[in-house]
Amino acid sequence: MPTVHLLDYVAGNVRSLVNAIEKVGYTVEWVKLPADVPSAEKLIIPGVGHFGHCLTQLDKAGYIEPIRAHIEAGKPFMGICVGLQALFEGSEEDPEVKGLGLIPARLKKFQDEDKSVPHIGWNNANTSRTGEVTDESLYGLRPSSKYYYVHSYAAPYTDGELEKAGWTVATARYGNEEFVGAVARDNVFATQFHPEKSGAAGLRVIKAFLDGTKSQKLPEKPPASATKEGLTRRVIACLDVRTNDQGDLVVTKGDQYDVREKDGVSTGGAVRNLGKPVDMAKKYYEQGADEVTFLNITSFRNCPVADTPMLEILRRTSETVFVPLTIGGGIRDTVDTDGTKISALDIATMYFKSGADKVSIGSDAVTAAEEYYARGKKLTGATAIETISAAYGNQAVVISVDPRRVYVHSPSSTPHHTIRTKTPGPNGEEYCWYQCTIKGGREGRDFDVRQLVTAVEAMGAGEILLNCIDKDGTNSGFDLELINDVKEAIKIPVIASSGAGNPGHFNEVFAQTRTDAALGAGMFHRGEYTVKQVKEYLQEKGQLVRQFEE
Ligand code: 1PR
Repeated sequence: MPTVHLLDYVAGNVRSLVNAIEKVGYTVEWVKLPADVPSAEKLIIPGVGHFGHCLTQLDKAGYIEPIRAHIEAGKPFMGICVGLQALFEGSEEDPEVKGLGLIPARLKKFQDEDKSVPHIGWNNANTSRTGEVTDESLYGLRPSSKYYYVHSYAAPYTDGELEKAGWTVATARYGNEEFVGAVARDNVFATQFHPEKSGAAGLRVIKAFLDGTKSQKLPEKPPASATKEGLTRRVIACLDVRTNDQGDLVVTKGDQYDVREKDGVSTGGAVRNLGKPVDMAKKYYEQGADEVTFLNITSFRNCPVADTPMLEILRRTSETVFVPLTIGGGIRDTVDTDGTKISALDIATMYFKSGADKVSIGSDAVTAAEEYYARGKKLTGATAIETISAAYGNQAVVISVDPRRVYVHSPSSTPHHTIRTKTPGPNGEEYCWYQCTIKGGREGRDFDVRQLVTAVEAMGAGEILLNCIDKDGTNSGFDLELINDVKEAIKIPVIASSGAGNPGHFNEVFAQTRTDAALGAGMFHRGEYTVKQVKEYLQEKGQLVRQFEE
């Protein structure tokens, strides 16, 4: 098999990239030292996290000159995400750090007045300009395809500027900002999106680069409308995973977080077993899920952290599932079975190395946020949220929130932030506040969701997974009031979760809230609806969704 060299300079989920390269028929050889670079024929530089961190790492390790020499020698070079950003002169993210300067422009932060930042999700990479549609594809990019982006900084696109310097540019639009999604010139190609996480559309791009197919005719000329779209509605499948009473790892699903069968006579109150995690993740990927989330709902504390079964689940899933994977449960500082201290960052690193793109923190985030207020809103830099986001970027840190409604007759009866609800409480209470819980809903805290989400945003979280215990497993639709309330309070993206029972609920949450994504579990696991059906329904209702590509 032909080889491609991959630069291993910064931690992150490179496993998925290796899997994607192998899937299209190439093998990976690691560049571990600058001296390895000259022997590379095709070189790929991935990158996640901060521009400054990545560039400083490259510089310190002595890679900058060998990379320049590789590019100047005319050998194929590809940069991914921060690997694309490295080609620019610099970035607003770390103004004092220099990029390679091949592209005469700088990266800027997205404006967050009218939209969530980071920009997370599926968007375009179009080479067509101002309505004129081309039937030539750049490295397999198609105007009708969607690609997975996750970043807060981007190169704004100014008509014709980069083209003057000889670059071919593919762009995407986020809100009213048009930015560079991919660039190519001679032997250099770079994408702001992650092709290894962009399903079949992304694999096609990697293959085209590795095969050296810079330009080819599109199978069909796309409609002009395809070039103007933007970020799609994200539909996420979530798998709650735990060991059952026989010790097998199963996908389970609770009703308001109770995962035991209710029919105690025939089942003995057993843990509900809905299938095998790896197989189910693959099934949802093939149905068109935009992301897959695994929540390890009980910590596997009877084995060393390095042997956690979830690591193997991620490794196996990332071989066949080329969309982002999130893993949650047990991400906190802990003590291993042999007594060694192990940090939340170490645990997250193991997950990223095994194929996860994001980690989701539940209980530990609540404790950290409570302490943040107790300190007078001072950051320590030492919490799981801060250490993981400093190393891997904000976009890699999701906070999973498990709130429960507490009804009150009037806002003055609680110090917490209340909302007036359309579904009054059992005693006719017209107001409620959302109480944060920890340990899978088992312990309620004197702390509300608004306090939590604003604190974790300040601490560097990149996204909120917003569950709702009252709605979980009820099939009665999402808690729209909760979602609207949280969206009002923060700028980072929100994933609506809990209560989805049919495709109409997905349409409702996208139409009636500003949620960035919506997640379903039970309705998919029980086979009532497929992810594909949800997307078809959303499309019928005029929502922009990603089409699954074979
Ligand atoms: O606290 O960092 O160890 O993380 C534990 C994680 O496990 C948290 O993300 C917490 O939400 C989750 N968790 C803990 N116990 C349960 C349980 O069910 N007993 N599951 C649990 C939470 C909620 C959603 C669910 C949606 C959609 N599951 O993920 O998938 O509510 O369900 P639906 O569409 O069927 O209504 P830590």
